[in-house]
Amino acid sequence: PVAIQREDYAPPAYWIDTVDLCFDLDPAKTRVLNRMKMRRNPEVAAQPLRLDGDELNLARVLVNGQGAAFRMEGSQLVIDGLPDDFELEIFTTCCPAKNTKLMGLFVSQNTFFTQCEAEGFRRITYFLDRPDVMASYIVTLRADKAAYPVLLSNGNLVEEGELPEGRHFAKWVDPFKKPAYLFALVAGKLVAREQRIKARNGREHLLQVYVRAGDLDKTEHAMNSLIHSVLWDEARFGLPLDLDRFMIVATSDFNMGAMENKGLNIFNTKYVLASQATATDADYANIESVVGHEYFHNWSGDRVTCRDWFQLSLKEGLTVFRDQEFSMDLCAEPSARAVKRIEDVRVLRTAQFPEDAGPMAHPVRPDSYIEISNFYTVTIYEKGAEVVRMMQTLVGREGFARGMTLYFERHDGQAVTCDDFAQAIADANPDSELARRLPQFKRWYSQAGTPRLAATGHYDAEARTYTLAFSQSCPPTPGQSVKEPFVIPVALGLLGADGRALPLQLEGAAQPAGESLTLVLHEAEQRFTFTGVDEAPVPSILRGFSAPVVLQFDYTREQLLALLAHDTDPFNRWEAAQRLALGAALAAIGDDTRAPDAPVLDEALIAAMREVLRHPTLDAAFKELVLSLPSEVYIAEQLDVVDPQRVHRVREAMRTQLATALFAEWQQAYEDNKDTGAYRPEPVSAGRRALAGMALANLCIAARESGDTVWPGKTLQRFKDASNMTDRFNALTALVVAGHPLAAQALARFHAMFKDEALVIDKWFGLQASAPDRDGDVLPLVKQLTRHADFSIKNPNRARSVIFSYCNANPGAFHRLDAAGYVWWSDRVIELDEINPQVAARLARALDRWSKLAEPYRSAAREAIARVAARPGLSKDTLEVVSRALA
Ligand code: B3K
Ligand code: ZN
Repeated sequence: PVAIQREDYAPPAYWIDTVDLCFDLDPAKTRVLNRMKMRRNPEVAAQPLRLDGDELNLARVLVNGQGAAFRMEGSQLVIDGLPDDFELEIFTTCCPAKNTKLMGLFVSQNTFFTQCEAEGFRRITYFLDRPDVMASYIVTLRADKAAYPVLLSNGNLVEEGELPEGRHFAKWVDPFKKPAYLFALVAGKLVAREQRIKARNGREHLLQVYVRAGDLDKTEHAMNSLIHSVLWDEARFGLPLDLDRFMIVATSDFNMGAMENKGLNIFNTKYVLASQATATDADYANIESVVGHEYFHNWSGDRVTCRDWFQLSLKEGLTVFRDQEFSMDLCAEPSARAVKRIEDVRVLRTAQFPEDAGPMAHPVRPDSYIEISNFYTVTIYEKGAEVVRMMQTLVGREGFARGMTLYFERHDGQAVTCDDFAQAIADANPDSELARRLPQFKRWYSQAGTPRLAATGHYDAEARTYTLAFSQSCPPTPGQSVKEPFVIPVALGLLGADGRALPLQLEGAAQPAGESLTLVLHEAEQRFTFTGVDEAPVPSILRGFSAPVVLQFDYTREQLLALLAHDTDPFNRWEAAQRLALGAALAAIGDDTRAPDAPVLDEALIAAMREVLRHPTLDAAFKELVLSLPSEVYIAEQLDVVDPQRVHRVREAMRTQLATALFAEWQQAYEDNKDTGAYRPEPVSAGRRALAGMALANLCIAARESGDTVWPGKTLQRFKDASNMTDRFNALTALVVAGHPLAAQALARFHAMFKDEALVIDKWFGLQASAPDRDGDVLPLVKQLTRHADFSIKNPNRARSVIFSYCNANPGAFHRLDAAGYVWWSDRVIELDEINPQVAARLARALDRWSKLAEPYRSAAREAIARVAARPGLSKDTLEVVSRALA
């Protein structure tokens, strides 16, 4: 397979002005008639027309109504000698029923769906399948009326009617030009929740959420989330809904979360369906943010799209930033905003930082790829969002909104680049630090790797000054050995011994800065002196995680305890606890003389945790985050050589220690938070349910140690009596995680209760596959689960719930001394690759970090990857991932 280079971008040789598509839908053989009005691009040297296609049966090609000479070059259809303007008609067929890749046109539960991003449209018809070719679409769908009563496509329904032999048709016109990746159709037996809304500007819209008949009662939350999204984008960014009709359709077979097709978003059921009986608080929150995300793409992605796929973060980073802000703005309490920020940073640090340090590391705007599907990554999405967030920090919230307005004014209807976005934000804020340092700031787009920001503090009692010295560096990444300094906004404050905020007077600044200020670093080394500092301060650096960097500061334990007790910045308050726990874990992991059951956490840290848990005013959600130990993955990232079993043992020991040492506080926390009244999926009561769940888990672990049977019994009762899925699943999880004998009957009961709820059965599988390992018992269980009647590797949600939960989310069980986890992984990658390369390539990344494993894991992991790589006929998706891993 060949790598595509960003530098090789060239504009298309032809434009497609209109596309008239007619589908005769049939699962075994769908006929597609594609009539396009095309013209040569006068700015490009004359050349043959090359149309992309994939797994199509070509029946006919007509140019201006006449049979035309064409040839096939690989999968491309090539036509020479075309006039400047012409009509091209292409007739093809395809087989949706056999489409297990779930790209292009496929069938799920007797319903037709499409997925075209990034390069799926070429599986429907021959086309210029690239995002800078934007066309107007008219789509006619024809199908059997009884089997497919609902026929949907992008835009507005302009005509529908009956056809002979029990068939019917619907004709849709999309009022906006769009790239092919935003095309969609749906046909099947569906019902819709409908809501008419009037936007601020007075325009009326019809909102619809389509699902299978039995699921209609689970669509209220998705609809509410959609309404909130429409109102928010108008209020925050002045971006109105531009369509009369906006549709969401749910499918249970989907490679990803959801897709922002213009006016016809297609969603994984996981991000649409929710009832208090079947969905957890986390599910509700995810639905809100994914509905928001896809809706916000209507502007950031659809109205203004990407010139080429290297610019993917232009729409994805920006839209993640927008959905994060949306979720935060919906929080009634400021503390809930902070909790959301901490959760987002946790995702970044546990998933993106490892990616940035591994074989798949790539810049936010990559330079090359073999298969673009492999680049829908946490770097493009989450790091991309952090880059946008830094821009907002540098120009201010209002300045950023001005920049957005300018961006959409300049580029509406265009396919543009990351540079265009940054330029618009800077141009709208000419006096900002962003505008002053734009070329350097854009290194965040071009340089991969997570910068290290080392800081030291020096207090001069005599001069009453405090000096912070910063030095930045960035480790090498594949293809980039040397990095230039980044522009890094560093929000900070200083705390006195009693925890009070100290006034900030930066040397050379005219005004004192209040309690917090943002320094903008841009050189490899820089120092800043604060004057009038009456005591040695505790610095609170990188408040709110103001840049996606690793901050290295030699905090003393006393300083961290002070930050944990007093920092007014909730992020750094949480971060202090994480640093304390991480420090304890690393010390224990590095101690070769440590007895297996020796304590890991010292008294002072336990006392601090106790303080937090008992705190009269702190939010339950915040307490839950502070009491959550750093994950095994995050701990492993801090080590040069990782013995996964050692990491696992130490973390389990910490968990047991916290459970037993804080037994009384856990009981209290449970009692205080177990009743949250009538179920409402909002952050404050969700935080209380989360803390009650954490308390139960700890009480069950403590019970395991002491032999107590009371708490496991209460937990089982809670599991049985729960009135919502969050409480029920937390109780089930507590029993499973503690390895209590009662877990078996609870699991059996859970399965029986929810056997017809696919999304709940996914939870049932996932919980077992991610359970803590005891003497290697998880792998045999996982193998058994894949033989369960409810298991199907072809359904991506189900495959993820078993295989990914085990390989990606259960390091203690996956990394086995006998390498059996790796062997099983390689078998599953190979098996999946023949069914669905995108899902296989995701799974293939489970061993990305193999090279930092200790022996014998390292060699065994390498061997397993090599085994996959050696497989003949591997998809380019999987081949790219494993080749990079071995490079
Ligand atoms: N844009 C889609 C992702 C498509 C993934 C293609 N492999 C969903 C989203 O980011 O909103
Ligand atoms: Zn997106």
